[in-house]
Amino acid sequence: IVALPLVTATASAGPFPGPAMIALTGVLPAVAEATPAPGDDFRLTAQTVITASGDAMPVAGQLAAALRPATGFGLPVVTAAGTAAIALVLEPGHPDEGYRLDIRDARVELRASRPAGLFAGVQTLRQLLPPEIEADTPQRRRWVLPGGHIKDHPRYAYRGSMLDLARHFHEPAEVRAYIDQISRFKINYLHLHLSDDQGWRIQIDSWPRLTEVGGAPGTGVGGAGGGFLTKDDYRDLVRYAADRYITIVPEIDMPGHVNAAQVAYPELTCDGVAPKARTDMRVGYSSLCVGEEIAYRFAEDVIREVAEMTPGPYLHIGGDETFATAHGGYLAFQRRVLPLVGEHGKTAFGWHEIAQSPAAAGAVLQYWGKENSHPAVATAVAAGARLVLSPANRAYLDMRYDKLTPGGLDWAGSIEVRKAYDWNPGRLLHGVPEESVLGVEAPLWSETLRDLADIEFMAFPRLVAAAELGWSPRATHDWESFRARLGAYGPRWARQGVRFHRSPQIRWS
Ligand code: TNX
Repeated sequence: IVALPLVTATASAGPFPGPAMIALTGVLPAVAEATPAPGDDFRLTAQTVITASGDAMPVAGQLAAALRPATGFGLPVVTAAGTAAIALVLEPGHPDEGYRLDIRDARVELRASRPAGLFAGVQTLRQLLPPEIEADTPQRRRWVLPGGHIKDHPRYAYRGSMLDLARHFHEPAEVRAYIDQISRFKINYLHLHLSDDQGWRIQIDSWPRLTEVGGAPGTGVGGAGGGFLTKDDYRDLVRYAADRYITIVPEIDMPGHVNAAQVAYPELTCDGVAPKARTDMRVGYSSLCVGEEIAYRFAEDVIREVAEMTPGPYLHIGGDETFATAHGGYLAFQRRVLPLVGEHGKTAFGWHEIAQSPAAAGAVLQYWGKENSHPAVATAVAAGARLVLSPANRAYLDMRYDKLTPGGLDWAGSIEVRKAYDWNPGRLLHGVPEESVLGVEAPLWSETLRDLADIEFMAFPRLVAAAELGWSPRATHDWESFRARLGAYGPRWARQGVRFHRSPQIRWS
C-alpha cells in the first residue's frame, strides 16, 4: 500500500484564504475506493443548494445543518435544481450502508440504497471540507471539495462502542454528545451497560426499587454521582441514536454483577439477607441465587421490559466474571435465560463466557479476552454463534494509554494508539472464520470516568482505530496512513471542544 498524500496542492488563489484541500483518501475511517480527479473540484458557495426527495430528505437536512454554521450559507434543501447542487439520491444497487460520492466541478452526487448509506456518505463529505467547517460561526474562507469519486461500504455489519452507565452514571445529555461524536466515524451500535454491582441505571416498573435504591445518589464508584434513565429517557436516547443511524444495545448483567439489585431486593440472594451497598471497583463477588425460581422471575421481568422499549435486534445479558456462581448453576441459568431473550423477540448477546452454554449457539458472543485462542468460543461459533471482538488488550478504551495517563485501568496493559490499531479482527481468534465475525466493539468501562471530558479523553483517538478496523477493507490497513489522517483530524476535535489524547505517536496538525 502506498501512503497517499493527505493534502493536495493549494486551491487556486481567490479573495479568501485557501490553504490546502483535503485528499479524497484523507478520511477516517479509510474509504474502500477513491479515484481522484484533480482539477474537477466543487466549490461550495452561497448559491449552492442541496437536492433530495422522499426518504433522503432527513439526511439532506442533517447535511445542511452541519454545513450552515461555518459557511454562513443558506444551503436550502430542495427537490430539484438547475444550479450548482449537492444531490442526495436513493437508488437500488449499493451495498448495505455503502454509498457512492461523485464530486465534479458543477455538481456533487451522493448515492445510496438506504438513508443509512447516505448518512455515512455525509460523514465522509464533511471530512473532505477543511477543518474550519467544524466552527459554529461563519468563517471567511473558500469551501472546496476535492474532485473525484469514492465508493465505500463497511467490512463488518457491527461497529460498536460501549458506555458503562453503572460504575458512574452519565446523564442523557452526555450520552447524546457521545453519540454525536461516534456517529462521525460510522459507528452504528452503542451498547449501554445499564446495571452492575454499584448501581442500577434503567427503570423497571415491575421491580421499582432497582432504581429507587440502585439509582440513588452516591451509587457511583467511590460514592460519587448516582442516577438512572427513566423509560422516557431511554426511549429518547434510542430515538436520538436512530436519527444518527446508531442502534442501542441494552445490557443487563446477570447472573453476576448484581450487588445493586440485591441491595434493593434481598430476596435475590440465597440467604435472603441484604448485602452491603458497594462502591469499590472489585468484580466477581455477587451472584443471583440461580437455584431459586425468583431469579428467573426477575430475569424474565427485566428482559421483557427492556425488550419492550428496545426497537433494535439485540439484548445483552452480560454473563461475565461469574466467579461467585457455581459452574453447574451458571449453565442451568443460561439454559433458561438465553432462550427467554428470543421469546421476547430479541437476539441474545453476551460476554464470551456464555459460550460455555449450548444455548449460546444462536447468540452473539462478545470476546473480551487477550488470547488468540479460545476453544469454547470456537466451539460455540462452529455451532452457529456469531462473534463481536473486543479484545481487552486492544479495544478496551478504559485501559490507560501509558503510565502518565490520568485515570484509566491497566489490568490488560497500556494501550497506545498503534496498539489499538494494529490487529486484524478477521484473524484474531484461531479456529474462528472471518464469516462468523459480526464486527468490532470498543468498550468504555467507567470506574475512573466521571464526566464527558473523561469519556472523550479515553475514547479519542482510540475509538477511531476500532471504527476503522470495523469499517475499512483490510487492503487499506496502514499505520502510516492512519496516523497521518488522525493527525490531520486533531484541529476538528479542537474546534468542537472535544477533549482527546494528544498521543506522542501522532504528528498533530
Ligand atoms: C472487566 S471485561 C469487566 C468489567 C470491568 C472491566 C474493567 C468484562 C466483561 N468485565 O466488569 O469494568 O473489566 O476494565
